[in-house]
Amino acid sequence: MIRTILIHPDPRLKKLCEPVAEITPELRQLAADMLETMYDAPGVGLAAPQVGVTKRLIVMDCIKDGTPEPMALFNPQILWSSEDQSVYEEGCLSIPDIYNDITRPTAVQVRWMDVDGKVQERQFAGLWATCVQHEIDHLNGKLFIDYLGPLKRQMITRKMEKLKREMARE
Ligand code: K2U
Ligand code: ZN
Repeated sequence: MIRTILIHPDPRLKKLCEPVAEITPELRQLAADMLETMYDAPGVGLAAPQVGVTKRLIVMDCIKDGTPEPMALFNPQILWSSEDQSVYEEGCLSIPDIYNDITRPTAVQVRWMDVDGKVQERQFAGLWATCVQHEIDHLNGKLFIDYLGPLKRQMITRKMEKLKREMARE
């Protein structure tokens, strides 16, 4: 089912998420709901804290046109990051309509547990690398606006507070 995406500022988006001990049917359902919610947004990634679950689970599908490649990563860890950096104009489903250039390592090696409880390891590059780093930041309570200066971050936070007040009035 499509879940509600939390909007910044929200304390649940700033929490350090707990590792997943074992893959339960509920967690498999959560991963499925997160993918459905991500496609509906639309987005190319989504982290569990964004739907109010402070557990270390992210979903991604960065394929734009072609066969979708949905992925669910439990307890993702970055083992290696490239020296090379890339700039990408990032957005966030929890900070609607705000986009900023963010610089991150161009490629990362990631280890995670998949829905079958199997440990996987893969190197990500391009949008996949940007996305997996953006999502793992969410699991550590970090938003892409935390890389911006304090004034810009404060302006964006005020804008989101206004948006939430207007949404509450609807
Ligand atoms: O975590 C999220 O809020 C989902 C983001 C993930 C993301 C942000 C920046 C760069 C790559 C992934 C959503 O996908 S935001 C919508 C979007 C869609 C396509 C490309 C970039 C951002
Ligand atoms: Zn985000």
